[in-house]
Parts: sequence; C-alpha cells; structure tokens
Amino acid sequence: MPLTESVARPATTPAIERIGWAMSGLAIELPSWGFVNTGTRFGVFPQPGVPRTAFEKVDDAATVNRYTGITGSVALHIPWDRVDDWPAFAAYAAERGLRIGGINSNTFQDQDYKLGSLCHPSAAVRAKAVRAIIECCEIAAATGSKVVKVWLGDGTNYPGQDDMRWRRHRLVENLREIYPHLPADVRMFLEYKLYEPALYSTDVQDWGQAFSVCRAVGEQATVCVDTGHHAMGVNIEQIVAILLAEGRLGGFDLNDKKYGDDDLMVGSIDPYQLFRIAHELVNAMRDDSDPVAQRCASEVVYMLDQCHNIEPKIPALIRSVMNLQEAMAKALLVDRAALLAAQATGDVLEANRLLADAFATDVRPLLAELRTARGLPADPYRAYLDSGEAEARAAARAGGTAAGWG
Ligand code: AFD
Ligand code: MN
Repeated sequence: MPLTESVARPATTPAIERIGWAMSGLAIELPSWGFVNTGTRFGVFPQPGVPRTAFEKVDDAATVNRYTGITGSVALHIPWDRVDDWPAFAAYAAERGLRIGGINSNTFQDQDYKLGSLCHPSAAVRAKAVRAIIECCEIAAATGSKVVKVWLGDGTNYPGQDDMRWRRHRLVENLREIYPHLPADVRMFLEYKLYEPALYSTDVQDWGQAFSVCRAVGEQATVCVDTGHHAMGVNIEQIVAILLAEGRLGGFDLNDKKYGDDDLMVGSIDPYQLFRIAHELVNAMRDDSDPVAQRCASEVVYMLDQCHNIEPKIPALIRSVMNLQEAMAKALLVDRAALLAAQATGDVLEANRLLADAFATDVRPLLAELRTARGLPADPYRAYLDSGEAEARAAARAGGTAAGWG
C-alpha cells in the first residue's frame, strides 16, 4: 500500500487501523554508539555487558529489533566501528535482520582536528578531513548504506581566532570536493549543532547554515535535525516544516534534552514536542497538494542519537523506540480533514483542540495489540527486562575491553 494511503485514513476509520503505519511503516535506526560506554566530560560510568566489538554492537541492535520489530537498521560511526571486511560485516548484520544505516564521519577526535577539520585554517588538515569523509562514502558503497552523515565539531572558541566568513567558504569548497564520491543512491546528511565542542562559534550552527550549504553542494545533500542541537525554546517543529517544504529534510538524530545536547531518551523530557514534530511528518505525508514535502517526509530517516550514561543501554533504546512509536501513533490520529477546515475558518480553539485531543489519546493498548498481531511482545521494554538477556550478556562478555567513544 502506498505510504500516503496508509497514513491518510479518515477519522471514521477505527483507531487501530489509523495508527497502523506506526507499526508497519515506521522504521527507526539505532546508533552503534548507543550501546557502548559513554559519559560526560566529568566521567564515564562503565556498565556490564557492553559490546567489545562492532559485531557485538550489531548483536545488541538486533536484540532491540527482536523486541520492537521496527529497528531494522544500525548506524555506524567511523573510525569507532571500522572493520577489515565491509561486505562481510554487512552480511553479518543482514543475518541478524539488520541493514547498515547511516555512516557517521568523525572529524572531531583526531588531534589534528583541534582547530577544526573541513573548516581548518590548514589546507593539509582540511585535506585529511576530506579523505576521512570520502572513506565514509566508500564504506557506504561497500555496505549498502544509503546515508553518509557529516557532523562537524568545527568552530572557534574566541572572537578573532579565525575568519568565520572564510570558514564557511572552506566548508562549501570541501563538501563540494567530497560530494562526487557519494554513490548515486546515497544521500549526504549535514547535521547542525548550536555549540559544543566549539564554544564561541560553530561552523554548522543552525538549520539555516546547514540548509544553505546543502543547496550550495548538491541535490543529494540534505539536513539532519538533531533534536538536542537547538537553543532552549526554539520551535523545532517549525524548522521541520520549512525543511520539508524545501524537500531538504534528510533525517533526524532523535534524543531529548532539558538544557543542552543532553542525548537523553527521545520523548523522555518533552513528549508533547516530539508529538508536534511527528505531526509535521505525518501531515506532510498526507498532503497530496505538496508533493515535494510529501516525498521528502516519506524518505526521512529516524535515527536515535542518544547516550545512556547512567541507565542500562538496551532497555533505554527500547523505551526510546516505544516513545517515538507512540508519538507517531498519536500524530496519525489527528483528524486532518477537520484540522484543515478549522484552519481555513480561523477556528483557533478547534484547530488546537484537534491536535491536543490526538496527543491526549492513550495509544499504548492499540500499539500492544498491533505488536501482538505481529508476534512481538505487547510491551517490549517489560519483556526484555523479564527475559534475563541482560544478565546472560553481562556474563558472556565478562572479559575483553568494553567499547566506548574511541
Ligand atoms: C554527537 C554529536 C552529534 C553527532 C553524534 C554522532 O553531538 O549529535 O550526530 O555525536 O557523531 O552526539
Ligand atoms: Mn546527532
């Protein structure tokens, strides 16, 4: 069934049918780094059972997928996940029901990148970063990945440190050098972030910078919206709507925050904001009068980009998947015909009530029913905790060196 049809059910259709896409169509991508030991600059609290290799990260992603049924791809981070034989690695993942998702470049940890990478004042350092991201394009080709994701930690810490205008020129020039190495069916996602690790200026700091750079680079360059990468109070769903209107929303790095780039479980702090974002996606997928946005929305990648510093990682990822699935299910319950009518007549309260009413609906019993019908646990989180898998994994991985951000 075409995607738009499956999300365009009229309000008279039974709710369980209207939310069906949240089980049959929604695909959520897991981050390999979401399973490893992470922390803050104040310290890391290692956990038992953490993967020691990229293969064990795939094993853990496959575990989440066994319980949720909608996380069929795992994003990689290079060089953290580098292996010797990429086709063999992709086959290992496929045997466990997983595709290789976005290939995330890392030009923010090598010592040469202290003053930046693609925007660095040194041509030699810029060339090194270009080669690193071209390698990600080659890995995408070798693994069947459809996304190369570029997040740059580039920026400056003090006024006068460097010329911010020329840093933008370098950025565009070097992304244009990388771009031809993208396989024809692979998109480049350019991710913005307000601050950190740079503390005075960040070279790809907001959606406007990312959007204008993508347009300067090429059709396959799109914007990645990390929900934790905005100043407090920013209307993220409006950014999503604008990028959809322009056909330049590639995907999300989903997490939640209270103050900064906290990488908490998506929907755990502000589920209403997550619902409002989900509504923009569903509304665009339903909008036959805006084919650019409709197509863009149907191709969006929903990746979790989270760090579970004090909580067990696999249950946290399962809960994140459930939170996003619930937000999407609620968005699918919005009565679009009534909403359009209320908007057209300026019936402010009714238009708002229609959204609030959908958000207030408890979709958990309906999702439990859909999961059961698919042979999945009605409550994936509880089922995993009761399975004893965590304890068995901790015992099986007692030796070796747990993976982290390195
Ligand atoms: C960090 C960055 C950014 C990036 C991710 C993977 O803040 O979100 O997407 O690492 O590189 O979370
Ligand atoms: Mn991110």
